Parts: sequence; structure tokens; C-alpha cells
Amino acid sequence: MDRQRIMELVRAEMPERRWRHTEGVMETAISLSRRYGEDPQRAELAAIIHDVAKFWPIERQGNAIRDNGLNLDVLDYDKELWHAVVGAWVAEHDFGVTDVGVLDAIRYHTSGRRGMSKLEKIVWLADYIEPGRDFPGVDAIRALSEEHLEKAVLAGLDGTIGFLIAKGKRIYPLTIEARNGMLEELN
Ligand code: DGI
Ligand code: FE
Ligand code: FE
Ligand code: FE
Repeated sequence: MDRQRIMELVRAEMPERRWRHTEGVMETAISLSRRYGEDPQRAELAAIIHDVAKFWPIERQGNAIRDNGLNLDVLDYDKELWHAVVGAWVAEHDFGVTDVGVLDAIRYHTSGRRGMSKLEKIVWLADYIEPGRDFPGVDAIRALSEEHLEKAVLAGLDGTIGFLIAKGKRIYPLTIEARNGMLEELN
């Protein structure tokens, strides 16, 4: 399926404000790709699709995971994690995306994981710092993102993990592993 058609279908799945977030992630992912030597078109495609399932009713997300045997372990953790693995499935099965790197960037855009590819880091970070995001500390991470990709992702993971702790929530193990992996890469 071509880029334009995918954009129309994704847009139809979400309210206008979430589409504006998606446009922000596209723009930021393209600019990070140019800076760090990734293919901007692959990053843009992952960005377009990443939140496609975010507004599906949660039962539909859970069913998609169970019925298709996708990353079943996320079912034991926060429901916010589910739309990412469902999004990768939609990308492959409804939009015909075959680039496994793009599919993984969508699949791990919420949790992260150990050993993230450059494309995965870019999409994860773009989701965190796109221009529409507004939370304490985001400007410092935007500035870091212009200096060092891994340091910026680490700061984002620290922020996410701190946020989950403050809310008393459990943390999906891949998120912890993503942070450990980033520290190892920086050593
Ligand atoms: O879909 P978005 O809002 O654009 O962003 P996202 O897909 O990165 O989702 C972030 C939300 O997921 C954020 O509110 C924190 C929540 N979350 C819940 N449990 C976990 C988690 N995020 C991570 N990385 N790891 C978790 O275990
Ligand atoms: Fe998301
Ligand atoms: Fe995120
Ligand atoms: Fe997002």
C-alpha cells in the first residue's frame, strides 16, 4: 500500500489531536534520521503507523494480541503497551509493510528493548520529544537529541521509568532492559 493511502487509513483511526501528534513524530523522526544517518523514509513510515491502534477499544487490542499470538507477555502489563504490538501487526497485515526493521520500530515504540536498532531509537525518541509533547524536562531531552542519540534515549527511558514509579505502576521488563542496554552502549 502506498504512503498516501496508509496516511488516510491511519488518520481515520484517531482523533485530530492524535493525528497532529503523529505528524510531529513524522517530522521529528525525519530530522533525527538525517542527523544520525538513518533512512528518513523508513523512519517516516514507522512514525505514520506507530499509534494506529491507540484508539481501538482495549478489548479489540487484547483480542488482536491473543488471536494472533503477538508478544503475549504484554497482556500482563499496562494496557498502554498493547497498541504498539497491535500496530506492528496492522502494518504488516493490513498495510503490507514487509520491512522488518520498520515493523520492529513500531512494535517497540512504547517499551523499547535491549539492543534497539538506530531506527528503533529514532522512532522511540521522536515519539517522546515531538513538538506537541509538553512535560517537565522535555526541552532538555530535545537539546540532548541534537548532540547524542543514545544519551537522549537514555534520558527518555529514565523519564518514563521515573514516571511509572511515581504512578505506582509496574514496569514492563523490556523497558528496564532497554535502559540497561543503553547504559552498556554508552560505556
Ligand atoms: O502512544 P503515545 O502516547 O504516543 O506514547 P507511548 O506509546 O510511548 O506510550 C507511553 C505510555 O505508556 C506512557 O504513558 C507510559 C505507558 N507505559 C505503561 N507501562 C509502561 C509504559 N511505557 C513503557 N516504556 N514501559 C512500561 O512498562
Ligand atoms: Fe504509542
Ligand atoms: Fe514512547
Ligand atoms: Fe505516539
